[in-house]
Amino acid sequence: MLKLFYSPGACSLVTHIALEESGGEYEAVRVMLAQGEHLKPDYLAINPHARVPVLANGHGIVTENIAILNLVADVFEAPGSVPRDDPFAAAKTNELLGWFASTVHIAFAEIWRGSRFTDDESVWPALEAGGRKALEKHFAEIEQRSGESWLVEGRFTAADSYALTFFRWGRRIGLDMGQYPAWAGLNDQVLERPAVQRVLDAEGLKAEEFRPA
Ligand SMILES: N[C@@H](CCC(=O)N[C@@H](CS)C(=O)NCC(=O)O)C(=O)O
Repeated sequence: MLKLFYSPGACSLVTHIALEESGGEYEAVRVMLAQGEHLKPDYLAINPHARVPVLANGHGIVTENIAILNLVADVFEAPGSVPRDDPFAAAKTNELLGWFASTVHIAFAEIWRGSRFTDDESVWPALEAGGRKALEKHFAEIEQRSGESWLVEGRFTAADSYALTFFRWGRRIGLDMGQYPAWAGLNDQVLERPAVQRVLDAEGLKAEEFRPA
């Protein structure tokens, strides 16, 4: 059976939603980042990069959100991952996932994980300031892209769940998320989905956390 290693509210939420949307059988294994469970030898044996998500299947271990989401898409061809009936929609979804993972996510790392970039603690405040400045620009772009019904080609994909995840993170770093009404509207659509509600319950998250404060 597929096994997903996730931490509540982390970027693994995107994969968790895709798996739940698929209707396939999987086991969700909680790894508490806040308690350093991802740094313990047992977990490092699964993912030496010490990150979630991880998907374990009959062939072995797959890490990296985008790789996992594309695997879920190939296996299940369900909404919430990457489209498999239209190569252009698939490319546009992967384009957004790539931007989210390589750029938007990294701005949060600058804020939360200065030690990843330098051991010199005196630089961390500057990194945080840089991350916050970058997020202003990235969040304005997500708001502008949220004008249509979904982020990609009028259909629900993993890009929408990733944006949902960032919205909550924006609240957690104290940003005024009320300045993104179109994005909040997109989140409302995501939050209406029964599979998403089941995943939030499983991760112990509340829908309000994904709405403006
Ligand atoms: N490039 C990886 C990044 C995964 C990642 O950074 N996950 C975070 C949670 S959102 C994590 O596990 N962080 C643990 C840490 O920074 O110690 C991916 O896209 O899957």
